[in-house]
Amino acid sequence: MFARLNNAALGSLPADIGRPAYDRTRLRPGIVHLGIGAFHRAHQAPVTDMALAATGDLRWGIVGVSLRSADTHEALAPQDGLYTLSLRDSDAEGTPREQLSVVGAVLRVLVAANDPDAVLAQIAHPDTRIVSLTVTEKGYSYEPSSGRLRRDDPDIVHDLAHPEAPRTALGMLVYGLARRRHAGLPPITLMSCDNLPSNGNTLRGLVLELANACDPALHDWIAAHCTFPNAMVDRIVPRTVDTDRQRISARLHRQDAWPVVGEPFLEWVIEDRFVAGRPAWDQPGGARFVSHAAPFEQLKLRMVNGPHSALAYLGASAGLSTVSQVMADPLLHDYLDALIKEEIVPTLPPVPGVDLKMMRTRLLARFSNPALPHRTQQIAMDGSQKLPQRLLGTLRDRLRAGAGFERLALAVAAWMHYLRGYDEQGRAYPIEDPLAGELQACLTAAAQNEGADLARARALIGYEPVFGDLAGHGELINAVARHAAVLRQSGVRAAVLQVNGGQ
Ligand code: CS2
Repeated sequence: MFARLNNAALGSLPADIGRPAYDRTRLRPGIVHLGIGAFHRAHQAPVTDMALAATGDLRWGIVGVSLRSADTHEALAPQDGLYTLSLRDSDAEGTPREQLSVVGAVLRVLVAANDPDAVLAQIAHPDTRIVSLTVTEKGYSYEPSSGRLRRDDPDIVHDLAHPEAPRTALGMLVYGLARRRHAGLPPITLMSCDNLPSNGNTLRGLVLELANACDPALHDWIAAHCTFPNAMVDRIVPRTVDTDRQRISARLHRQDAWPVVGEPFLEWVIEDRFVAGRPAWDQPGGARFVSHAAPFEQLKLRMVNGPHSALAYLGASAGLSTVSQVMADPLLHDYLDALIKEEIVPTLPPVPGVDLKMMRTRLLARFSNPALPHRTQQIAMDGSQKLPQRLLGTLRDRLRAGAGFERLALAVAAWMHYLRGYDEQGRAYPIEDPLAGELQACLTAAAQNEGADLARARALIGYEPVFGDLAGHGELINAVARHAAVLRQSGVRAAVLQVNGGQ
């Protein structure tokens, strides 16, 4: 058993392990990050580390916040906030390579469920200038199809009644900002890094709606002074597993209780609207600042996340556990390639500096990375929150243009098929989705009817919180029912073969 990774260990790590190139004892907190999971620790935190090292401006340390679980706090507190970032891919022969660096930007981790006041106090601290978020789609307490606040969400109802102890990310932001305003402190920047369309604008709308319900004067102050840049982040970061912990600790000769593992590829595009300053994130290999991030976000959600979800539902239903296993099947590989080329790319306006053909080739290689076991079940979770921006916007554009949409319809059918809760080998799995109960209730009720596939497709596509104005679309229902029948009777490969054959 190795001694724990901590500040004292930094000097004696093996030479090939990267480490903070600045004086950590002088690092001050300037950023509060809500949702300190693997995603944040594999992009914003290491890029902040690069900025700290490059400029020596040490006002941008990160105070991480976990909304519910104390796991990250418990892992990182004995490590002085340090953890390892592992970037993994394979060489030309397929042998895995791994580059390790210890990240120092995170100072400490708060657990909102245990001490909400500490989080509010940190947001209202005079040194805080940015609050950033990666709380996943469902962390925004909104209706996926419209982006509107769910005023009936029990946690939002709770937060409106308990300004001193909010539970939601939005509640933390609104009541933290209320404290700042009350104390006469300057405004700050609120930066969403989640996979939502126009994530900054979406966050702004939700924060303002909740603020207005509490205090219209607070709404006006936030609207007039705080900024909400839109941002696109792209890096594949699977959940850490115990074999990662063991392998990485052995290379460090120190125990790291929670390293994060991702791909070497990183793209981070942000609008440069920071009302109280920002770290120099625009380091080589770091972020790119633009005046409008929305086109990059749309491109990423449709080109990267859309196919990711499609392969997750097909793969998980077929009993394939990782993304690279799905990609190793030529049939599924060809389906994804054609889905992107034929049905997604034609809906995308040109984005300066982006070559879509190159992006598609690189994306298929990223998904095929065998050194990064990314579980299809992890991507499959929270489908109700993901489908609208990943697949349904594209589908809507195709339908409007009178263009083909068979592969997109198969992806929706695969989601419906996945919601049965067991794969082709009959192995059951849990459906993790905040709307799982409602979705399954409507599908189960429909399954009692004659012509079960059509009834189920009609029930699912009639569900407005996900399908919005596509709800009840006849052509879509028929196509999804057709694919669902093949999925149910003959399986994933037969359904994909049929769609590929029609190219
Ligand atoms: C994935 C994303 O889990 C998921 O739903 O599609 O996390 C994906 O890996 C990232 O957005 C890639 O940038």
